Amino acid sequence: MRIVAAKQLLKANDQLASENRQRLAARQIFCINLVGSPGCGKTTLLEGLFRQLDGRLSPGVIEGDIAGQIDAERMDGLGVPVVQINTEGMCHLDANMIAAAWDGFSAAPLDVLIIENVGNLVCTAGYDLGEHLRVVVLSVAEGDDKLIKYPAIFQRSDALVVTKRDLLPHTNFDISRVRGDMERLAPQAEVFEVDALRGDGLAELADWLVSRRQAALQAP
Ligand SMILES: Nc1nc2c(ncn2[C@@H]2O[C@H](COP(=O)(O)OP(=O)(O)OP(=O)(O)O)[C@@H](O)[C@H]2O)c(=O)[nH]1
Ligand SMILES: [Mg+2]
Repeated sequence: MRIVAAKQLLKANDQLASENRQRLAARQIFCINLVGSPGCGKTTLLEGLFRQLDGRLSPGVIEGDIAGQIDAERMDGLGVPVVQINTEGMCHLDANMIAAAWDGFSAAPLDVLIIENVGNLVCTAGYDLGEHLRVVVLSVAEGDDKLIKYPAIFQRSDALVVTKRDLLPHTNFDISRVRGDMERLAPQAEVFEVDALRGDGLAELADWLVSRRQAALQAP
């Protein structure tokens, strides 16, 4: 009988993630892993962000979904180079899948590659994809207790984007509680509040991403 330890598989993932990082560095591409539960507003955030960036950076997107190509079609509609990964049941992307998608961008001059992970607050936490930044999205409709209940994904993120701010009056979501929990879990992380449909709050997020990209590319 052969037994494969999950830790060994994760080690193999880390090795592939580090190779992804080298590929990105060779082309000076800044990479973001965007995570959050199904329907929290990840794709809508990207649509708003790309409008906000308005030519300041050339983006590419990898869309991770269990099935279908709806999100990739949304990116295609914006003229953003996109590769759709269908995981066929797997609840997260891994570094091997990103390496396989990489060829899809060989002709595109990219400044930033954004990976929209499969909607999930649990499985996505354990897999390094080779990204420079991990950004976690939480919508006000999901409840303000999620940082306590799913701490790992928040702990391992560089920024929290609270979406659907326009719906606040219709919920009991306490934004100061969420800010306090994030401060305890990831004191270094930035917190943004946005209404991606109307574009509120996206200018601050776009400026922060541009400055983090510059800092990452200047780092030795
Ligand atoms: N009111 C409001 N609705 C939003 C906002 N952002 C997204 N939505 C809506 O929320 C729903 C889900 O948005 P998506 O952007 O598709 O969510 P997602 O996280 O990409 O979903 P998956 O890829 O399936 O995990 C859509 O009906 C959006 O129009 C927002 O800021 N305000
Ligand atoms: Mg989506």
